[in-house]
Order: sequence, then C-alpha cells, then structure tokens
Amino acid sequence: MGVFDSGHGGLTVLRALVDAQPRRPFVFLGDHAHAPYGRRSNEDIHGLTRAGVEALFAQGCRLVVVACNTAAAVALRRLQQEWLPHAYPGRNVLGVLVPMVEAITRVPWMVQEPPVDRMHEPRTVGVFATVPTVSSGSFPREIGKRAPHVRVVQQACPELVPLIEEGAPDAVLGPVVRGYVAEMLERADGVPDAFVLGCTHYPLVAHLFAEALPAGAEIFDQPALTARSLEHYLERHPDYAPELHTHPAPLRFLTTGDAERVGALAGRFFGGTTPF
Ligand code: DGN
Repeated sequence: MGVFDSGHGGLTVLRALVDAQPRRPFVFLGDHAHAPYGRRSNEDIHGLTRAGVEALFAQGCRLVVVACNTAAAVALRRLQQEWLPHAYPGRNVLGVLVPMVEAITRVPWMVQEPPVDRMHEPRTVGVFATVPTVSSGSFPREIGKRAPHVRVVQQACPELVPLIEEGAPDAVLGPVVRGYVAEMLERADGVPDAFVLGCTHYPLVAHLFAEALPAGAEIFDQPALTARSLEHYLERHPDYAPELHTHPAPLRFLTTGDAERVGALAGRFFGGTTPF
C-alpha cells in the first residue's frame, strides 16, 4: 500500500498505519524535492500529487493514501473524479481529510440539531491548517455535507510547517502556536466545541496546542483516525488490501529529494528508523 506526502509530515500518519496494521507492507514516498506544498499554486499541487501517486502505482501499490492535508484538500477530488477512473481503473486514492471529518461528525452532539432554544448558538469546530487547505474550503465543505448546522472556523498557520521542518525548539514554536490560537479564538467569538489539527506536521506540536487551547479542549488526532478509517475501508474493499505477512511487514521509504538529508530528519516524524 502506498502512502504519499509532500515531505516528512505523512510519516506521522504512516506511524499510525503501521502500528494499526503491522503485517501489511507499506511504501512511503515523500516529495521532498518540491516541499512544502503550502507555498505552491493549486495547479502545482495537483500535478505534483498526481505524479507522486503515479510513482507509487509504478511500485505496485493498488491503493495510495495521500497523507497530506494540503494535497488532499486541493487535488484529491479532481484526481478521483477526472483522472483515476480512466487512467488507472481498479486502483484507488484515499485522503486524510475525510476520515477526520467522518470521525468528527460521528460525535453525537455534532450530528443532532441543536434544540430550538439554542439555534442561535451553533456548535463550532475550529480547524488549524496550511494556507492552501484553508483556501480550498475542504474542511467546511466536508463537515457541512454531514453536519450542516455546525459552524466551522478556520485558522491558517503559515509559519508552522517551515519551523517544524527546521526542528525549531518549543521555546520558538510555543509563542507561534499561542498566536494562532489567540487569532482563532478571537475569530470564533467564543470557544469552539472541538478542534482539528488539519496538517500532518501538527501532531509534533500537539502538546503546544493543548497548552494554548482552553483547558479540556477536545482535539481530534488525525493519524489515529486515518488508521481506523483505512482498516474499515479495507474490510469493505479487500481487493485493495495488500497481502498480510506472517511477521511485521517490510517498509520502504522513498523520496524525490536528497535521501541523506531527508533520512536525518525523518526519524523525528516517524518515531523510528527510516532508511530512505
Ligand atoms: N503535509 C502537509 C499538510 O498536511 O498539510 C503540510 C506540509 C506542506 O507541504 N505544506
């Protein structure tokens, strides 16, 4: 099974996938030569994502998880609708955004309409993400399809991905995260009921978000939710599932960038050795 990301971030998702399904073989491809996607145009993101998925198909993967919110938000729908059915029938591409949205909208208070006397106080979800993910409107659109009465407040965090990639310490990242949280709370005009860390890099600073958000805030964890959703998908579509190995399956790590430089940073995201 293939896992594609613009860079390192998807390794947080791969970690959860491997933990949940250790006997399935995974091939990871990071498009480090073109990362970060957060600074690119939609056309660029679309073309690069398609090339990455195609490279994983060429490795024999029948199913590819686009483990990048930016790529999934901007490119996935078009790839699934306009490209895949005629270019690669019998193969599929999944994202990380819909599993998250499905998990959020399964929470009972999200799916029920608020009582008539509280209609003026809609439930609110706060989404932190990259600039292209926010501009794509994918989170509000997908949440709106399933829970139309829920209000979505988005906060773009353009500085976070470059700082996390550089390995900036908490002393630098903390104030940046607090700044974005403050902007979000001001825009939300009240405290949202739940928060989404809608970027694969943010699990690395989840503790800083938890410190900056009001005590007890509910934060949805994307890697774990994606892993659960993929398990359910493979139960329903066993044709896409690669064969289970009897022991922990081999993992392969590929990059379009400089393997040595990428390998040096990747362990922090994956939480284990990553021989690129
Ligand atoms: N992996 C991207 C995401 O989840 O949005 C962040 C990195 C990037 O290329 N901007």
